[in-house]
Amino acid sequence: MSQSDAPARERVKQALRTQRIETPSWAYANSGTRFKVFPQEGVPRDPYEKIADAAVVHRLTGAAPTVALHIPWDRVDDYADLAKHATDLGMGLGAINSNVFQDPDYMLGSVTNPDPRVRRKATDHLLECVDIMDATGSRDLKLWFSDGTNYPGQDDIRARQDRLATALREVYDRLGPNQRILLEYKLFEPAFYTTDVPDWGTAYAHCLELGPKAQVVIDTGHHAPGTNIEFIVAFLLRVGKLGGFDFNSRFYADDDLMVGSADPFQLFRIMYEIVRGDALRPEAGIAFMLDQCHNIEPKIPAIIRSVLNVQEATAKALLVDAGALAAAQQAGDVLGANAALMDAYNSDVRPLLAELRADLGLDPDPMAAYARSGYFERIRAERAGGQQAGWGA
Ligand code: PSV
Ligand code: MN
Repeated sequence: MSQSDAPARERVKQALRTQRIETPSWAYANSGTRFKVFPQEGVPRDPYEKIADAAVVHRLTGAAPTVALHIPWDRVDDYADLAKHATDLGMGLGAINSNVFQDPDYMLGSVTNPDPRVRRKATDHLLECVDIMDATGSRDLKLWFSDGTNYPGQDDIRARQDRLATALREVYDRLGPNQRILLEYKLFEPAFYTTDVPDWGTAYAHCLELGPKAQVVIDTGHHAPGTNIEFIVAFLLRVGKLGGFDFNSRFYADDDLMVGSADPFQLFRIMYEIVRGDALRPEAGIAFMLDQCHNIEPKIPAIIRSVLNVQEATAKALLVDAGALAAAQQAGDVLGANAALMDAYNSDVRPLLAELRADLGLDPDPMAAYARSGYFERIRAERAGGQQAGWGA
């Protein structure tokens, strides 16, 4: 886009101003693989410190005003107090993520476990998460189930679907008028034979049965290699069943790398479908969340980088000349239509985003601003003792 195309620049900047990206509390904590968790200096010791780090990301990007919690990793005595802490820092609390995958009772499943006692315990945890949402003012309950089996014959595939439906119904009926279930699917891991919610079709069918307050969430790392994720986005948006994203990127499986790092073109194609479906506006109700682990890179700048990557992909998607694209599609001009998308993808939107930040009174380069801020040096000194947060705490 040329400098002289002022109306287009303004239109893109205006749309970007409204975009909100939610960062995950656990991305500020230590994480790793099953081989090793490498602790890093300055990592938060509790949810209060995680929110403080998220506030830094928001202060520098202007685009990440909420932070998602994961229960019990972020369990506190007083959630209203935690919400007040967030407000005091200019932040809000976002989605509440349930965790029914780390208790020893869940070895054979949580809500689909053959043992009714375990199913009751898992469902009670989900209901507790709704109680927490009441205290934090959160809109979204994100449900991911690691439930599944490892061996053919291990359990009855169909009965497990019935158990899942029963638990989902109980939780759905407990939701307040402005609360939603976001049901997340994942092809495999930790279950290696069947997974009870393995794909978007299964999630969609359950959400349809539940009602309008249940929607599908797409974690971009949860598909078979080669899956066309933007098709899923277009399909679910069209039928009003897309609730949001867990953004991250992957080379192989659920790698949880920084969004936009492995395949920026895929992220652009996803964001194009969002723009095409007029779903960027916050009122459209799509939660743009990150779900990442920063195992070897410093966490706060990695999260800033991720927010910038989403913004860059979005800016490119907004640059697509809709009129030229529609005309080419209508005329059956395959190359022309493809060029309309590629021209936008190949634009350098970084100057435009720098200009937008300057308009908003932000530093045009949030990465450099963070490096200069002295925040890391401060938390490294202040958080020297205590127990660092991680997947288990
Ligand atoms: C599962 O792989 C998942 O994507 C779910 O969203 C979990 O809540 C999250 O990762 C834990 O990091
Ligand atoms: Mn996820």
